[in-house]
Amino acid sequence: MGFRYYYADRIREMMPEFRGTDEELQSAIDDVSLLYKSAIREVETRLSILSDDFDKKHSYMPIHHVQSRLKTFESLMEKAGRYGIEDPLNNLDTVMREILDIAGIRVVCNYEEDIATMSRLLLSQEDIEMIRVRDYCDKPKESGYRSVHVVIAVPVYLVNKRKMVPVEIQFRSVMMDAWASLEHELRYKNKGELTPDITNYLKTCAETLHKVDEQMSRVRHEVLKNDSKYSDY
Ligand code: 0O2
Repeated sequence: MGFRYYYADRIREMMPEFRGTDEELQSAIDDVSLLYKSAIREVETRLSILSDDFDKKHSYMPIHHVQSRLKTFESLMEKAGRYGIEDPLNNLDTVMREILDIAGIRVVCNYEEDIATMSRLLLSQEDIEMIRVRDYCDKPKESGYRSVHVVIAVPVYLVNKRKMVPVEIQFRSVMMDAWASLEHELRYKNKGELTPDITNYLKTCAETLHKVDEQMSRVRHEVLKNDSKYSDY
């Protein structure tokens, strides 16, 4: 893995107030990067093992695909500023305590009900700590956005210490993900601004896709209702 993903000189240009040398700054940035990249790998491995075992037991893989991202250092500093963390570069411990989506994983499941199955399986692992759940399926956002955001802390074993590292996991169905990706793209293309008409239209699209999600689940249940591997989970 290449950790020269963040560059001390670029960060320093943005925030000249860092008190240490360039090497110290790069080293601090590399420490953050190593920790959170390792946490992402840890969670991805656990999800992949769960998916394989689920397939073995039920002949079905609930996960359609998984994506992950590490927040860029620039974006982390910008968010820290929005959170009111003063002098974030010299207070990385506070940044890491307050900002919970430095490591982000998106788990795209086939059906809406798979979200509960996968989140339950992951959260039941005894060395995982649950930090926060935001259920935007139960209560969609004003935009129409649906997803379940779970922040967990996972253990990462380094050479001489164990650190519990927070990871934000967004669980979505394929339909929810399709909507969120397209809406994000449209909003981004339009510099974050969409007219109220377009916003309303997109919200209607989200509701339509939600109905399709429910219908597909019903079809699935109908097709599989006599399959013993399906009915026992
Ligand atoms: P990225 O790169 O996707 O992460 P927090 O400050 O974290 O406590 P925040 O950031 O308001 O609170 O968290 P929220 O709203 O629970 O989740 C933010 C993330 O959810 C966004 O990340 C999106 O990934 C997704 N999201 C939330 N609302 C919408 C929406 O209306 N449309 C789409 N397409 N995605 C949404 P970021 O910040 O975009 O960056």
